[in-house]
Amino acid sequence: MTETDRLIKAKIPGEETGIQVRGTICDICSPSFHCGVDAYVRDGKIIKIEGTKEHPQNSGVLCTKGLGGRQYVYREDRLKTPLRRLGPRGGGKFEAIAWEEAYKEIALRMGQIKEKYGPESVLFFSGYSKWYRPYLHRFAYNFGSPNYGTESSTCQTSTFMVWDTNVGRFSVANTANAGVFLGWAFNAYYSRHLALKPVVSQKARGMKVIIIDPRITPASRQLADLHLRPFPGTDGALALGMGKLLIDKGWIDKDYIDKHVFGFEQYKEYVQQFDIVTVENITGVPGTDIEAAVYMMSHNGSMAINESAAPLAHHKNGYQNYRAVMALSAITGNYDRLGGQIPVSFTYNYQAAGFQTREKEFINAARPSIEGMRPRVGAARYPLWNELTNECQITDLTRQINEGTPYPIKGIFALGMNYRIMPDSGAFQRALDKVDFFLDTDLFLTDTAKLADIVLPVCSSFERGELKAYPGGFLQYTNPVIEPLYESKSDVEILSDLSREMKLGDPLLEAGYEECIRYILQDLPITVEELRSSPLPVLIDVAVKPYVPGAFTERGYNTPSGKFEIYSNIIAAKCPGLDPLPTYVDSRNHWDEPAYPFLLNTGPRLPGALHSRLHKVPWLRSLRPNPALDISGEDAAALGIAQGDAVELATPNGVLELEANVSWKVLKGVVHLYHGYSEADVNSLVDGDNNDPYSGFPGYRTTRCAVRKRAEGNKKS
Ligand SMILES: Nc1nc2c(c(=O)[nH]1)N[C@H]1C(S)=C(S)[C@@H](COP(=O)(O)OP(=O)(O)OC[C@H]3O[C@@H](n4cnc5c(=O)[nH]c(N)nc54)[C@H](O)[C@@H]3O)O[C@H]1N2
Ligand SMILES: Nc1nc2c(c(=O)[nH]1)N[C@H]1C(S)=C(S)[C@@H](COP(=O)(O)OP(=O)(O)OC[C@H]3O[C@@H](n4cnc5c(=O)[nH]c(N)nc54)[C@H](O)[C@@H]3O)O[C@H]1N2
Ligand SMILES: [Mo]
Repeated sequence: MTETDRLIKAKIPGEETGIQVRGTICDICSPSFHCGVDAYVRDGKIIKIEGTKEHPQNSGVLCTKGLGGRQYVYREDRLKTPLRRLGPRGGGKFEAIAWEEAYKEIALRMGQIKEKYGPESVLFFSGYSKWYRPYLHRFAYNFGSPNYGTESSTCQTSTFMVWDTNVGRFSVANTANAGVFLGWAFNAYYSRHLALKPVVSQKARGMKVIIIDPRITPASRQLADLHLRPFPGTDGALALGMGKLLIDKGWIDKDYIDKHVFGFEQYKEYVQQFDIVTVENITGVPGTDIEAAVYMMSHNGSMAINESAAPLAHHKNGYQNYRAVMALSAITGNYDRLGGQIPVSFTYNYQAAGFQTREKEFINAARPSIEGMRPRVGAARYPLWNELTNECQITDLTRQINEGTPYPIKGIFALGMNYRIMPDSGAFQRALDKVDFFLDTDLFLTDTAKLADIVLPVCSSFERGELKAYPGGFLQYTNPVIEPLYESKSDVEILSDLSREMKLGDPLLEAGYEECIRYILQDLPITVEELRSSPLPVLIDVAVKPYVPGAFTERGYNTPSGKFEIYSNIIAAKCPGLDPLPTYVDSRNHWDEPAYPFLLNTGPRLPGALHSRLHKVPWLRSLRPNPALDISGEDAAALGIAQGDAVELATPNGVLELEANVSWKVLKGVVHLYHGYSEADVNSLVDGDNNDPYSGFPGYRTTRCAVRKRAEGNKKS
């Protein structure tokens, strides 16, 4: 072996080895993270990746999932060309076609539906990634359809809605300055390692940490001064009980309440029924622990509460439970205060970077007049959702396709759709089978793509340029580190090409991604060229407005009363039948309890999985090779189940055969299973009619179910 060979083998960059280090981002998880990645490239191929040390977001660290990035990009089953389906939907038979032919067919079929049924009859959908969303939204509007919907029908939006009704602005925990952290459903070790930093460092300075999670987790073991373990979906009762205790003890901020809280008297009256014994019975949390938590919350300075996109919201009572939790911030005077919850505004793609862009104008410039337009999917069933968001609620799509009311949905234009993320995914799959035309774009021929009429191959974040905003006032515009693999294109290039093909009359989108970015960034003191020439995020500090504690409170909040509304005037005025107070109801679905005695809580994050995206990446799959049902030792013993045994998980929707993972981290009576597996799709078991009437979010985390040892028993091979 020559010296050069040795250097190549060691992946040492330099002229001699021909290895270059090029900066990009990992976009496998939520855009709030998207860590900086150094890609080592030789002969147009990525041979190694590591975290970018100088990147302000991750300072060189990558999580397990990000470290699997190279295997993800180079999966052998990447889609190589546009495809047209042959044979029945789902059969998996396709023929390769040219891009031009695909575009022509899409334009023709979408045009036919528009002519026959109207533009609303085509629904535009986005799963992950989120980077192309403003462009898809504008594209849908240009087509004339209000039906733009995303995976956010099940993620985060419910919490945006909570803050919209509370104060009219999204708010986050200011943990870095807190004296006590209420880590409600906080699982950051597995779900967002970057959110750990302020908690760990503030804890080292003496901050108290309370974790509220049914399961024992790394956070509960390593950070918690106190760990409360409520039954899933009972958080509202716990929070209301805490509210009562705080009021009884006088540990509330009377001055703030008098001046800035609307509905405190009604709230005080309502919480009377949540005495400690009642709350203990509902939640399973010992009363003494609730008292200890309330004491800790009130005697350590300011309190920050974890904002969680999913687990609290994934229940029939999710929106109201979340409001009940955030009411604790209001009554203790912790809102708009250092170390409490603080207001933020979004910059670009839901990132609170601190400066303004023209993203909203970019989308709304194309918004069709709502005059005479038919309502968005979900509008009637979820009036609060419809009032507060500008998307359709996808959890009502199965019904609308099946019933055709108030009008039929005949076309689906999807970027990265996974039908298995929806509750009762089997019903959703069958509904998709009924539409006249279905387009999907993806990196892989997924089970959902197999249902499509045309499938288009897209590239990954390593193969495209992409604009990113980061907290702290940073903007980044990445350059591709390798050419798009095979014939793949970026999603926005596809939208741009199709705008032209379909003659949607949008010169800006037709001009391409970079021109759109130029429009969106026009008010900022930086050019697209400057951004592009920087391998790292650029700090636009002159444009950042620093947070001034109390300034928002002084101006008055963006609610009808100008106050923090524990009693929501928006709900009272616009949503008859929904409750303006954060009232509590049981979250479990109606299925018969004796036959389905367990509670199925699906989706707690695993370190090596991200929805369905990484299940086929070998390094990551090796961390949990088989879909496994987490069950408590006590329940397992009662059912005669041992570690690794084959078990059946059943609901009236169906039965899954799984491997048992007997765990002391799980509450008795509750079982957990991760989602997105083709061979064991837990959402096929979840009740599709157990949705939250406020947000439309599915009850992923509280479905009644049965568990039994498989008759043939023994280990699952
Ligand atoms: N590794 C990994 N990371 C991810 C993702 C992933 O799939 N994998 N997904 C990303 C996405 S899209 C999202 S939305 C975020 C979600 O991020 P998280 O909110 O952190 O997600 P989870 O781990 O599902 O839930 C957090 C904790 O809540 C607990 N929990 C479940 N139900 C309840 C309940 O009813 N009450 C209470 N108090 N606690 C409950 C769970 O046991 C878990 O430990 O994660 C993001 N990060
Ligand atoms: N049971 C249960 N179900 C859940 C949840 C749960 O906790 N439990 N969580 C819910 C939550 S919080 C969320 S956020 C959703 C997640 O929902 P999604 O993010 O929609 O789920 P994925 O399975 O990751 O599907 C995304 C698809 O997009 C493809 N893709 C990736 N990158 C790109 C790209 O750049 N372009 C295109 N066109 N496609 C791309 C992927 O290959 C994949 O097929 O799931 C929800 N479903
Ligand atoms: Mo999510």
